[in-house]
Amino acid sequence: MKLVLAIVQDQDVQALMTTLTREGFSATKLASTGGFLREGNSTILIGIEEEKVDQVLRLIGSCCRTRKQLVQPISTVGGLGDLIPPPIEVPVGGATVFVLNVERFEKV
Ligand code: 2BA
Repeated sequence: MKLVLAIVQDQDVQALMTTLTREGFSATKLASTGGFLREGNSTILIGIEEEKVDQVLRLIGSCCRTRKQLVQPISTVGGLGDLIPPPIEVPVGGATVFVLNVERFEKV
């Protein structure tokens, strides 16, 4: 058995949960926060048999878009009159996916 752990943007999570459920997969959504942007995202846990991993990856890919987000770089100078650096654009998504081996799965 495998555990697929997918970090997705909040804008994509509803479509992904609907798609996974429609296709018969059990999934759990956790609220999470990205370390770089410090903004909310969602982490989806999906426990599945190994032969279903590729199908689940395709479903995730079909629901999660790449978007660009503006980030204000931290200025290293602080005096009055110093120029504030312009925002930079970072790409975010589609999804960051980890596939883990599951040693044991129980429902007790
Ligand atoms: P964040 O950490 O908020 O990162 C958002 C986006 O900022 C990243 O998009 C990436 O394009 C950029 N970024 C991240 N760290 C950077 C850095 N040190 N310098 C420059 N740009 C940087 P994604 O790669 O699509 O990642 C989206 C979210 O997935 C991340 O949000 C984080 O929550 C998670 N993530 C990505 N890679 C991860 C990893 N190796 N381990 C754990 N979580 C990860």
